[in-house]
Amino acid sequence: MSGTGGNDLVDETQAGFEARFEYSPSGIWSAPGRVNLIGEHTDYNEGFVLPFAIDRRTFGALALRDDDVIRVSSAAGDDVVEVRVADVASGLDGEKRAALGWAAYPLGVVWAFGRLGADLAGLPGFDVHFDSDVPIGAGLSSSAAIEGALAVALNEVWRLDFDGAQLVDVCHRAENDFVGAPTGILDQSAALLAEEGAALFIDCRSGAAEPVELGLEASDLAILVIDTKVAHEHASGEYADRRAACERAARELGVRSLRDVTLEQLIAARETLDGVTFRRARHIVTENQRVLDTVAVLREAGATEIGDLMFASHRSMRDDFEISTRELDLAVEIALNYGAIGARMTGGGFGGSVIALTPTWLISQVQVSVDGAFAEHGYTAPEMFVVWPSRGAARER
Ligand code: GAF
Repeated sequence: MSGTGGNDLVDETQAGFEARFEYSPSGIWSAPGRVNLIGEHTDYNEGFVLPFAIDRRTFGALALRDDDVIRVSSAAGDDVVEVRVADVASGLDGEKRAALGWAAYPLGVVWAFGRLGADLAGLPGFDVHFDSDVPIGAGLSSSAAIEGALAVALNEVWRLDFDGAQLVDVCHRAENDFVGAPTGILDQSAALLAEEGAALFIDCRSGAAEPVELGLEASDLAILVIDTKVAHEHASGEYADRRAACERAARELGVRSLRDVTLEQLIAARETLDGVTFRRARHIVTENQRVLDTVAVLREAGATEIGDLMFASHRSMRDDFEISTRELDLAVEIALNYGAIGARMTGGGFGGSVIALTPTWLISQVQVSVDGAFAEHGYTAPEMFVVWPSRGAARER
């Protein structure tokens, strides 16, 4: 199954809004999910990442209201969350915020607009209905897709005039400070700034982002996503634990972040770190270099040559950062054995998906082989689909 999205989902989102609210939206906006080609957990270390937006999107149909009420609805459930702009602006107390569930993502965007300079007091409320074909819990950043779609919608209808980098900031603040997931800027940058056909090379210290052409079609290559169906959750302790280990390493090495450490310096300081902290830091330091190498190889030789870097990245996540799972490792191993030229887990880890860079004529061979191996091991059947590099958040209609 390839990206379904497209016009059908735009129509469905519109119909969903009309069924829920009994009038028509003034517009429909969307933002994509993403895969990260390479550069994992480097974003909150002020390092480098190379994601691309996928052709699976979250759509938000929206209309402003005459009062200050916000109603948030989703095709994934029947509940409509209702709050006032002023209450969201004030941050809501802990209990009320916790009760929002998934609606904390879009409402966090409203809150973050206020925190970053928008004067929410005089602004009207709105009704919004979301629909999506970004799988949830697959490590493909469904949450940033919701945030991105609403951020571009509100930026337009509230006439806020934030630029792309500011919108990344809004969505990032929503996720970190309102939802409480201590993530970096990778997902929000991809959802908002990505360009069709290209990956986005982001320097997470400066926020500078530039497209790097992937040329997949011209090389008869495709990226196969293998969703292991092992759900992951960023707010969970493991992600925060890895972040804390990186911060500890930076502190003990006397630098602002691990971005400022070379492999030679890290090895020279080995005695000052405990074994686990050393390995966590080694993943970040080597992963940053792999992102730079991947960008250079893509520019000089093309995507056919990045396979070894992808696998080196997976090994580092498996052995040093310890964020892989047996299902992810199996998917990587089988994909490589049966035709992929590169494969690695993508996203935060502890479940989610593998990406396999594969010649198009070998895609079904990889799929059949992975399916067979998962069945043999008694693992849940994975879901597999090809993704293409797509554009960031935009108005659809
Ligand atoms: C998740 C986070 F949201 C990102 O910020 C990033 O840290 C990623 O995990 C790992 O690279 O997607």
